[in-house]
Amino acid sequence: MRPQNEAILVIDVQNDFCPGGALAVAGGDDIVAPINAMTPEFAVRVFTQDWHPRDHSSFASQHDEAVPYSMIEMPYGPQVMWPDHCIIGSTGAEFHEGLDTRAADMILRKGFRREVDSYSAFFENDHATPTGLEGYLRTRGVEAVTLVGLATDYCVNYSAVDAAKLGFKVTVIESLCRAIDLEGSLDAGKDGMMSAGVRLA
Ligand code: VGL
Ligand code: ZN
Repeated sequence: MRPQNEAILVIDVQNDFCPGGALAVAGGDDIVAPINAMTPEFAVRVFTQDWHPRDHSSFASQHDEAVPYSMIEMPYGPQVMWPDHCIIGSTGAEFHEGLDTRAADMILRKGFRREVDSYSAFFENDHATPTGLEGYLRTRGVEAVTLVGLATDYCVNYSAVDAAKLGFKVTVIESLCRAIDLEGSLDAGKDGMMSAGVRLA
């Protein structure tokens, strides 16, 4: 067991981010078994789920002339246009069936507001609207977080950087993450994490 003040954040290990899913990440399912093996070492265990209404504004399908993986300007900044994914109640939004979710103390859903995307487990993409996770972790006495899951360059990256900004000691276990890697987003994400003081293990 690790110290009581350490949490694991298992980010978005859902069917749509695994091979065969709507926004499949190469090798996304390879990390399931090793995550199952590691989770019990932690005193505090949070699993996140990307959880979008079917008309979510991050979907290319909701914008005239937007093609998947292009960028548009939203009131809160640039936003990638994703294929429809992780729709509330769909099979794609369910956790990978091999993931042992019995280990989760808390399951946090994010991205449920139509107007704003939420890559980070802490703040939505406006960088202002909190998800409540900070309060959950602090009231449980957490000071250090370890992140694993999908995708390295989006939800893991944004969550890790926000955690570091909030003052948590942050480790990302790269071998237990997989990336989308859109136009250099993995290298950019790693640079951003390192500048924010995130440890890449
Ligand atoms: C994610 C793109 C869109 C992720 C979620 O979990 O990294 N990426 N929604
Ligand atoms: Zn999403």
